[in-house]
Amino acid sequence: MYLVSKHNAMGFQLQLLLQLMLYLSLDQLLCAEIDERIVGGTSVTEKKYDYFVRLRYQGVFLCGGSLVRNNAVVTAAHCVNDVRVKDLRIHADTINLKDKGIVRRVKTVVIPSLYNERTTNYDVAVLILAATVPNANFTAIQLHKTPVAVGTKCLVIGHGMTNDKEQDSTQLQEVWVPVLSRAVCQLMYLRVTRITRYMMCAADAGKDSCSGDSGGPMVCNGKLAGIVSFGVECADPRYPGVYTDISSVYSFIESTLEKYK
Ligand code: 4AZ
Repeated sequence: MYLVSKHNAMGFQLQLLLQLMLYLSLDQLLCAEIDERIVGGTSVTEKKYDYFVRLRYQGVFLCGGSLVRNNAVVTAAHCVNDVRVKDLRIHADTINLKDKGIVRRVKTVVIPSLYNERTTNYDVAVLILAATVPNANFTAIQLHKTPVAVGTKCLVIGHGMTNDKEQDSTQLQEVWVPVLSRAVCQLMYLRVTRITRYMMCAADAGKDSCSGDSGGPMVCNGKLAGIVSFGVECADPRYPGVYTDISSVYSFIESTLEKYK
């Protein structure tokens, strides 16, 4: 029995290795062109993602976020871990950093006790706003309760850098990236960090989230399935973008929303 399972485990590892090799070689072939938008995306010119908000801290653009209720935003814990709540603002109903949109103060920042600053594990936070956002100015996004299937193409939006060297993008950017298996992602990050069950990865040649996109939504099947969390560089074919897996932190979000109803 032991031998059989050991044999299977080795077969599984071999399969993973082959998947990884295939992924990397495809990437080398397709990766002729990098360095575009969000990275590799396009400008959002209509207000079609009206659950999107941006966070501003002490007057400076900080991160992205998503309205899940008229007075609640889901973002990344690493965006709001060290901030003074009174200096935090959220801007809804805008797709350009130059437009104010609807501005709200934050009443409470809720960070789960499982969040680990060092490993970026459990990178989720809920912001309870001081006042509601009018229904005419937003649509709440539903949470993706179940894990997203590998290969699903997901939308990521944000005002982050359009390549590794540039500034934040004034106009909101969007990109579509396919979800990778956690096992393949873990192999790719083997020398860097552990990819936990609270994380999911997505990447395509030349397409990625980047610094400044953190906290913003990854939308799969029309629902909030991920939160931009971290990565090594941006659109580096060796390192996929890492996102908080909403399905694995679903009960934290739901119980927090219930508590602050
Ligand atoms: C960041 O620094 C960051 N490529 C966010 C996402 C990614 C890399 C860096 C993913 O906020």
